[in-house]
Amino acid sequence: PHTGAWWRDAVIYQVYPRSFADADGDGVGDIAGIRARLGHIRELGADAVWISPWYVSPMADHGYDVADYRDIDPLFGTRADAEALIAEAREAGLRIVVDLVPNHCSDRHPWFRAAVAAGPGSPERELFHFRPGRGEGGELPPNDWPSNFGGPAWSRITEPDGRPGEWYLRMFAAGQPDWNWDHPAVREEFASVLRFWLDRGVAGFRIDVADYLAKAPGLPDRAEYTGESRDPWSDQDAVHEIYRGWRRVLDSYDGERVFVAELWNDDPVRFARYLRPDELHSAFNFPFLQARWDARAMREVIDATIAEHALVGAPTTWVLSNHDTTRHVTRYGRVETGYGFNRAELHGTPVDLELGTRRARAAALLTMALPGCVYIYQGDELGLWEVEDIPMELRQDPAVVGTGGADPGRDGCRVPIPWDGDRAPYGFSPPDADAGPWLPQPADWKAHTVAAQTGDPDSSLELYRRALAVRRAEPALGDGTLTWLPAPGGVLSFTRGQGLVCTVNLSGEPAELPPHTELLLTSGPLDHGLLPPDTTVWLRGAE
Ligand code: TEU
Repeated sequence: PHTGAWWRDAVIYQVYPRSFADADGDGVGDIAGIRARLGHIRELGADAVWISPWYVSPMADHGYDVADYRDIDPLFGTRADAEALIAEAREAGLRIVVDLVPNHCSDRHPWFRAAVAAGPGSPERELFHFRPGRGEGGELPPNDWPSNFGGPAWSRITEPDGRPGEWYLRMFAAGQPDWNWDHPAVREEFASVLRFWLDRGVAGFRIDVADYLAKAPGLPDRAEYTGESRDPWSDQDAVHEIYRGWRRVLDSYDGERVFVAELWNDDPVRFARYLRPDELHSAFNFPFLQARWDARAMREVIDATIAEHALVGAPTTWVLSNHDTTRHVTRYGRVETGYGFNRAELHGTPVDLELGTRRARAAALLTMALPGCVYIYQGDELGLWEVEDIPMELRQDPAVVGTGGADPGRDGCRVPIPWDGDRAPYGFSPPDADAGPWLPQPADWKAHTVAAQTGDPDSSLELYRRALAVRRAEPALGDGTLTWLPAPGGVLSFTRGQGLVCTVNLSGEPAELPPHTELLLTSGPLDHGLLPPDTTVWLRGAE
């Protein structure tokens, strides 16, 4: 069924290694844990696994602060473990996509330490964005850019002679200095890192904050910035030249390797500029992730997505959750607002988990029927929700500290996966583990473990497995186009060719099913032959 390149309609499963499976019993997930649980991903029916950063890191941002791009953090294992995982995955028919963090490194990266040690004006400092501060004693940040984790995007160092010194740019945590991408040594280094992992058999790279690498010349204050992109710290024209260089590196391999960009840009024209035959293959669809549970809103974003990707020939992608966003069971179950993407604003407001779960199941079947790639974040398949009651003092996301707790952070979607058993750690760690899971798991997860859901036809896990099996077997699903069918208000109905119909009821009323010869799959029970609210059905249409 799936013609063309594998990455045009792959099902890609995201592993957040810290929270997936802990084989050595230290309460933190590791590569040995992933290897032991690879069968779960294969049985689910994924084509590839994207692994969040596993590199050497002081873990200021749980691995998105990289101290050595070519080696594995001891917390997760060794390079030999990574190589073994890549080989085992290949045998199981799974490709491995690794996470590349090119915008910033760790303040423990040897090049950053050398830059600090070498002092102001040194060539070593040119690799980063070091500047003197403003104000009398240089006590103010060099410009007014904000960090994504709250406060200014700058940190001040102590010079080797002990005096308070220059500031360095860091768009995220203090431990994540931004690289200066104007410097040829930075470009050469990353081309070499790409080759390093390509040589070890990875199928591609997920590019962290892909739009941040190039900064507006002169690092102007926001008010002084006159460029075309929204912000002086992102989406600069110069970034495209970087990706054209990377694409040449990638294409010198076997033509099967792929880039997927993490790119929060709601301007469809500027977004599409990254997706070109000589730049990046694909990018995450965040407008879809942010769309409300509303037929008109959903249809608008689906149409816009398909149109803009078709123009540049890039495959569409469908993402419901990841390690940065409130899990979609919770987003769709917000009682007061009907939907909630804004974590800081909505955290702790009432959630109807039953409603959220129903919608999450319906949304899963929708994404798997749409043309293009599907991303599944570990735990989506178990119907996990955002764990909102983690006590503040146990939260570990730098966003919590950076915003003084105004942002509850992303820990709630990173709680370790429940595999089996009836109490914590639910098989996440071995029974004789030295430490509990790095974040507390809910007391009521017993029914949500992989073991408890396996074989239960009503479980979220079995729904995912069935749906992905049908998707694999149906020639109409995967890459291609869709045709909308007439449907009542609040209902979305489309055909994927060869008579395969997907109908989603986003209204509050039961809806008639379109004419069909066969019911392939439903996300929930039908009601006297009608499609209940918040339910998706896959049908064989009557031609
Ligand atoms: O995220 C980039 C990003 O801009 C947001 O998703 C960010 O996490 C959010 O605004 C903060 O509340 C990527 C990674 O996915 C994320 O985990 C990293 O923390 C970040 O880059 C820095 O590397």
